[in-house]
Amino acid sequence: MDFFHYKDQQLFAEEVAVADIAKQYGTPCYVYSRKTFERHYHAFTDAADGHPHLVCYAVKANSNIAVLNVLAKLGAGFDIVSKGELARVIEAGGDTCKVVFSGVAKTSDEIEFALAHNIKCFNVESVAELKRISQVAHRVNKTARISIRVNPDIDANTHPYISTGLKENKFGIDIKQAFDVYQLAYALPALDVVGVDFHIGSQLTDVEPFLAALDKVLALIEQLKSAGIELHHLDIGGGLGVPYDSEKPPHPSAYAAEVKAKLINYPHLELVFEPGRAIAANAGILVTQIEYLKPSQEKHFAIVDAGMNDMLRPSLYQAWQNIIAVAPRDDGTPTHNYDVVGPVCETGDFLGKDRPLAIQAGDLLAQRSAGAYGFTMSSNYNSRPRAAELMVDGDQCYVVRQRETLQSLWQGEQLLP
Ligand code: LYS
Repeated sequence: MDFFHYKDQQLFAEEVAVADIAKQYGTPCYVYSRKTFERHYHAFTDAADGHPHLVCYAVKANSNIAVLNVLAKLGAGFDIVSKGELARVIEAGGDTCKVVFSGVAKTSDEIEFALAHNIKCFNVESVAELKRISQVAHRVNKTARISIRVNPDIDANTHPYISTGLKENKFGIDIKQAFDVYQLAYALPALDVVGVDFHIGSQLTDVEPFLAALDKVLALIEQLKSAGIELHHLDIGGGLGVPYDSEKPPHPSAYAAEVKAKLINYPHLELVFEPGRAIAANAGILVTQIEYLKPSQEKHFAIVDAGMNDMLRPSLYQAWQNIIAVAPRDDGTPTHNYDVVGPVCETGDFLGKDRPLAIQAGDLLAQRSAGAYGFTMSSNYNSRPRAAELMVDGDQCYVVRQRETLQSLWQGEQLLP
């Protein structure tokens, strides 16, 4: 459920007409709904109720500081993968004590920065990284709380680019070696072993792979317990899918209920969630204007002012996201199957293919589910200033990131003397 809806043949974000936003701020633009972010965050906290838990929003999905601030005000934790993301959390007023640091390549500088901000935990992805964290923490006279990210070798049945829990993926430590790595962690200085984590992939629409991974991790927890190693938290990662098309991912409450059922014998083991997409995707749309219609013998093209530089997912993953008219026509305009393509000089520059639409040049389209991995994966390719980001809150619309200017395109660049 989200707060984008039609009223009198006009798309609204909460109580604001999307056409009015486009008129005032131009296109392409991202439009977010505060209420939707809040609703989706609460879906997780409500679902986890009754068991100690922390919902760490995955900043990579949408890292605008206004988004982070909305979630921070609700008490969210954050899952970060870089110093930059931690800096954003701080700027947004987030509590760094609720931050978990994931990612396979944390540098010494990033580790030191995270230690200085007293983050909750480092999700450790390799033995080499474990040693590095120990060294850095020892050098700066701090203790690093760590969790081992285990790779459970579970097929998450998702796009190969966003699967992370198979042994051929670069992520995590083979669960078969995890016990030894925990022993090592105990032996190394300046570490406090507090948790275990796994993350098997993204856009998962079935709870079974999570549960299969969880079984393996619970077996590890038992093994550790018998060796006297008690963990404080279990981080089950993110990856819960969203309905982009006809997918029917489990609701957070159904997913959490199954997870909690498995933890019945661990009432004190804090459950950490790292949802990104599930919170952000359907809290945003990408609004674009049709520049030209181009019919040919083979195809109908709708050429729009947003491209793969604004929204990369269709090009990168052949991802399908719904494209709807901001003001659907009922004036007899014929419906054709359009390829909705952008202005970028790449054949792979499209937002959607074969979409039945009744449209004319100048019309506005909205690509749904664009609140996650939309703006954060955008670029300046083809020297296109990045889109504005706007957040609607009730009947108000706020600019949360200005459209980039031409000057910003070459900021930091310099001519030779
Ligand atoms: N960027 C990806 C997407 O748009 C997901 C990556 C998830 C991060 N582990 O679907």
